[in-house]
Amino acid sequence: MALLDILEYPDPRLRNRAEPITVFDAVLVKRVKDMFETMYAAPGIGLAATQVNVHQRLLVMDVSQDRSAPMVFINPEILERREVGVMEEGCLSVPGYFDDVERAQYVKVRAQDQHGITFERELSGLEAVCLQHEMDHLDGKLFVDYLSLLKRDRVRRKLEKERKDRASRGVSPATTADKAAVGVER
Ligand code: GNR
Ligand code: NI
Repeated sequence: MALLDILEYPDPRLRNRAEPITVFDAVLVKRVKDMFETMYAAPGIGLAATQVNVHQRLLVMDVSQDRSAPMVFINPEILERREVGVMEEGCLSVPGYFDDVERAQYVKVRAQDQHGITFERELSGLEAVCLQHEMDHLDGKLFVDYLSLLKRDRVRRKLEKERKDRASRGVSPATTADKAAVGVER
């Protein structure tokens, strides 16, 4: 098991487009485990491979309060989206910032599991919103891209300043325990 470093906005690697996964092997199973460990430790309710600098179409989620409902989606495709609504979002790659985003509140998704088995699943509410947020990461998109340029610039400047202050104090990214507690009670 291993905790992976999470890239933070405006890191240009968050803009990479992830490639489809074609090999379902032990390396992939280990990567899924490490991503769950990283997501639970953060804590977050979802994590896309892009955020840990792996540019493959893989994401993990668990929106349950007791962290008992892990879900893995590989090469996900949305088949149906319905019921547009607004929900407040946060992102481990944009720590400490939350804002409203409009998205479908119901989606039907087709994906593969870590063994390559294709499945379909219907998600609603926070699960549906989180899945779309994670799939955006795989296409190099962040929730702040839906906000005004003014807001996005404000967030970017704040995070750049925090990064600089951290560097000047000699703190490594792995030891900053001030990640956003997004969507998780603690
Ligand atoms: O932990 C997270 N919470 C969250 C809350 C509302 C909408 C989306 C999310 S995803 C986020 C974790 C994260 O950054 N995943 O990419
Ligand atoms: Ni995110």
